[in-house]
Amino acid sequence: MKCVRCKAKAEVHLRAHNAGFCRPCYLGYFRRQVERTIAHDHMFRPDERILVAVSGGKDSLALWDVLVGLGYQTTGLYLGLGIGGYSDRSRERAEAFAGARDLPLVVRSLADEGSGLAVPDVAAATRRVPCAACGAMKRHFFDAVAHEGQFDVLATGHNLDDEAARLLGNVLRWQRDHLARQRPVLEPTHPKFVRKVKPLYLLSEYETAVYAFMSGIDYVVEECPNAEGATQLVYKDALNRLETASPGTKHAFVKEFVRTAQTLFADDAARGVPGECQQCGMPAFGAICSFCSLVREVEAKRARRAAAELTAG
Ligand code: Q46
Ligand code: ZN
Repeated sequence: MKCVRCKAKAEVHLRAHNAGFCRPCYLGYFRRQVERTIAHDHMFRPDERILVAVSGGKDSLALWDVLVGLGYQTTGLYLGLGIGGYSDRSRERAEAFAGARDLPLVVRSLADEGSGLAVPDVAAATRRVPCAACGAMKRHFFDAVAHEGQFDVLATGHNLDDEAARLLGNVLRWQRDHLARQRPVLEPTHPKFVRKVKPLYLLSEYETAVYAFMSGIDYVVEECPNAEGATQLVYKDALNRLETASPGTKHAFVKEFVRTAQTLFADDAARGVPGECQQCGMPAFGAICSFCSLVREVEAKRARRAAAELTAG
C-alpha cells in the first residue's frame, strides 16, 4: 500500500478512512486532525493558557506533544493516584517528557493530600470501587489546579474509543443527564471552573498510539490495574467488533452524536448553577462538594477504626 499523500511506501493503514500513510505524512495528518477539531469546536485560542492533564500514557502525552507543536501555551498536570508501581512508572514518563522538552509540569500526589488520599486507601476505607473514588478525586484536583493557576482551559486526552464507549454506556441506559454533558467542549458553569476540552475525541486509540510511537514518545504502556474490571472495557470490546465488521462505525457514532443528536439532550443538563463548598470553596451543588464529602467519609471511617483498635488493644 502507498501513502495517499506522497505515494511513498505506507507504514500505517487506517481502515476507518481507507487510507495509508508514510511516517512523515501520518504525523502531519494527525496534527492536522487535532488542529481542525480545535478550530471547528472553538476549543481555545492561541492567547489562552491550557492545562493539559497528563497520565504518562500515550493519549495525554500525544496531545501535549501536538499542542506544543502547534504553538499553544501549555502546562502539564500530573496527579499521582498512589496506585503502586503503575503510578510510579507513569509519573516517571510524564516527568521525563516534560523535562526533555523543558515544559512546565505541575505534580500533585493524592497520598500527600489531606490525611493521605491514595486511591487504594480511599477505596478500602469507603468500600467504593477504586474507579469511583479515583474519578471524584481527579475531577476535584483538575478543577482546583486549573483554578489556582488561573488557566483558561483544561484539556484531557480522551480519544474516540473512550468517547464511543462512554456514549454506548450512556445510550444503553438512556442516561439523559450524562448525554447532556457528553460534549467535547464544556463551558464553565461557575467562575471557579474553566472550560474543559477533548481535542482527541475524533482520533482513535490506534491512531494516537501510532502517533506516539512514530514521534518517539516514551509512554507508560501498561494500563491502570483497576481498568481491567471496568465496564468501559466491555463496551470498547463490543465497539471494536462493530468496527471490524464496518470500519468507521465509532467515528460516525461519536461525531454524529455530537454534531446532530447531542443538543436534543441540552435541557436535561439543567442542574442549576452550583454554589460553593463550605469546606474547600470550589463549586458544589450541596453544602459541601463531593470531594470534601468523600474526604470526610474517609476520615470518619479511619477515626472509627483507630478507636476500635485502641479499645481492642
Ligand atoms: S486511573 Fe482511576 Fe482510571 Fe485506574 S482507578 Fe480507575 S479511574 S482505571 S482512567
Ligand atoms: Zn469541597
